[in-house]
Amino acid sequence: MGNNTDIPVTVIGLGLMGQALAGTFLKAGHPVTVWNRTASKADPLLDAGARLAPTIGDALESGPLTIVCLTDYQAVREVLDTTEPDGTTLVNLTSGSSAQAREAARWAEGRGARYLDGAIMAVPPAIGTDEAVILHSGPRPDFEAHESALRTLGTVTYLGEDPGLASLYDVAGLAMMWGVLNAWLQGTALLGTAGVDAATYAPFARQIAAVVAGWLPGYAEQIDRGSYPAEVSALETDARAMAHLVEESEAAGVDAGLPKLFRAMADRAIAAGHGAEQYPVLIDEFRIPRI
Ligand code: FVH
Repeated sequence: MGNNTDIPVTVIGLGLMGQALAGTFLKAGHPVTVWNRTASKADPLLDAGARLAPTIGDALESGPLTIVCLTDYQAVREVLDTTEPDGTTLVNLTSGSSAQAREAARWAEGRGARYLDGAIMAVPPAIGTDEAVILHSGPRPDFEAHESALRTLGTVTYLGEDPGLASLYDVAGLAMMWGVLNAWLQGTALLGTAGVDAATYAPFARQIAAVVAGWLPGYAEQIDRGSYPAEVSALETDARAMAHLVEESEAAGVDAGLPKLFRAMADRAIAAGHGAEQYPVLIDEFRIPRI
């Protein structure tokens, strides 16, 4: 899809991320209007051809697409609460919870504004490159109307109509990131007690992470079917190995909290009769039944 760089873009919020967003639109040739609580942060962008909106109201009247990127949703409400953004599509790239995103969408609808939520899974220097993963959720027509401009910022994915989806994917992605990193740190600490340095273990850990990542599509099918035949190994086998990890960690003087959590969840699933099933059966230990 050709990128129509004639579309004016407004950027509200010129922190580390906001500056990267506005600068990327400028570099792509869009006319850019900026607004920030501390106006002096706009200076480098004005030198690069951006226009400074004197008020937030003026900023929201500057064009059909307004990117909002502030510290949190509280800041977004403080900035927008006194405005009537009915002439622009608000694309909120501020980090927050799915509940805050849904509330912001309701607020915008009440003001006659079009609202698209978004989550940036990248650091400012990556903005404008394919490495910048940006997720959107909200009304599909509003996404499609601005898709070409939004793709200027990176690799963009539209997730669906529920405005809360982008935030949920964001935290799910963070769960993967911290889960992998903490597991790697567990092994690094364990091997460190035997004199193996982190750089030596890292390539092995990376290979294991890649192998496990390859299992996810098949395991996802089992979860969606609700059926976990033990094609590769039964949960009881995993649980025995988990006990080894706990014992080794404790013997080596390495924190065993994470391994004990692994084992406790597996033991609960085995006690519930799932010991002969495949690992993804543990999904039910994560799904706390809603009362
Ligand atoms: N920076 C990063 O790597 C991460 C990557 C993933 C996504 N996050 C999220 O992006 C949002 C903005 O992050 P940031 O790094 O740009 O944050 P700051 O540099 O601290 O800039 C914050 C801007 O928000 C303005 N602001 C804060 N509170 C208010 C308020 N009450 N009223 C008006 N504006 C407010 C602040 O204005 P000023 O201090 O310059 O006047 C900045 O423009 C964030 O959700 C990250 O989680 C970035």
